[in-house]
Amino acid sequence: MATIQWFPGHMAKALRQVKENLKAVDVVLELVDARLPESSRNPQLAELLNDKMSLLVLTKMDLADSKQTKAWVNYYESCGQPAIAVNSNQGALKIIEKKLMSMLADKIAKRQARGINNQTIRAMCVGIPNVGKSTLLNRLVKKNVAQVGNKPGVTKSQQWLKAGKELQLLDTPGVLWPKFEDELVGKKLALTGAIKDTLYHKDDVALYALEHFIATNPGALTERYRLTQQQLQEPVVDILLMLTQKFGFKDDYERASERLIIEIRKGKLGCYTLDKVPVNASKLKD
Ligand SMILES: Nc1nc2c(ncn2[C@@H]2O[C@H](COP(=O)(O)OP(=O)(O)OP(=O)(O)O)[C@@H](O)[C@H]2O)c(=O)[nH]1
Ligand SMILES: [Mg+2]
Repeated sequence: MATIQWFPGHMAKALRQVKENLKAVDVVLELVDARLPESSRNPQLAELLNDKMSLLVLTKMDLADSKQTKAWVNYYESCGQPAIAVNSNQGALKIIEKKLMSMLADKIAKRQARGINNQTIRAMCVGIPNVGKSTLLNRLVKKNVAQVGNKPGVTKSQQWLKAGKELQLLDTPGVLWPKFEDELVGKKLALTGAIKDTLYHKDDVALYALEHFIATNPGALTERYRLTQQQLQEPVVDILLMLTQKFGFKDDYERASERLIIEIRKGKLGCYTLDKVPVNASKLKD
C-alpha cells in the first residue's frame, strides 16, 4: 500500500506545546491503544518524555485480548515503565489516581518537608489521535467537559481540567509522527481508527485485517461471515471478494472493506491484539 505519510501543521504545534508544558507538570499520562501498544506509541512523544515521570495507560482494554494486555502491562512494568490498562467507558478509574499518587509519593513528601501542604498534582495527557485521552480525563474529573468523538482529531487545542483541588489535568490534541517507517504500523493505526479515513486505502487495510484474523482467530471469520475453513485457504484478495458478495455489494470491494473495518473496530470479530509482546526486553524504551 502507498505509505501513509503526512504531518499536518496542528500536530507539529501540538507537539511543540507538549514540549513547552513538560516542565509545568509533575507527571505525564501517555496513552496507547491496548490493541497495539507499541504501534500506537508515538516515538516523538516517547523521546520527549524520556526523563519525565510517566504512566503508560493502555486504553480500550475491553476491545483487546485480555491475556495479551496483561502480558503487555507486565512487560512494560518489568522494563521500569509504570503501566496500567483501562476501559474508560466502564468501572472506576480510581486505580489511575492511586497509581499516580504512589508514583509521586516521594515528590509530595519532599514538598511537604518544605512546608508545602495543599499540593496540586498537575498531569498532562498525551497520545495519538482517538486513543481516548479526552474520554479518560472526563472520567477522572467526573464531568463531560472535554469534547470526545469516535474519529481522530476531535481535540483541537490544549485544555486544563480540574479534578478536585488536588489534581489538574491537561488534555492535548492527538499527535502522530511524520512518517511511519513500517508500513504495517500504518495499517494497524488505520484499522483501529487513529488515522483519518480519507488518508488510506480501505482495501489495503481490510486485506491486512483478514490476514491477521486468518492467522490468529479464523473461527471469528467462519462464524460471523459463514466462510468455510476451505475458503479461508484462498488468497486474501479472493476472500475479500467473497465477503463483498456476501455483503450484497456486488463487486464494490471498497465498500466491503469499509464494512469489515467498521465491524472489527466495534469488536464484532471479538477482542484482538495486533502487536505481539516482544520477546527481547532490550527493544523497549529504557
Ligand atoms: N471501547 C472503548 N472505547 C473507548 C475507550 N476510551 C475511549 N473510547 C472511545 O474512543 C473514541 C475516542 O475517544 P476520545 O476521548 O475523543 O479520544 P482522543 O484521544 O481524545 O482523540 P483526539 O482528541 O482526536 O486526539 C470515543 O468514541 C470513545 O468513546 C475505552 O476504554 N474503550
Ligand atoms: Mg481528545
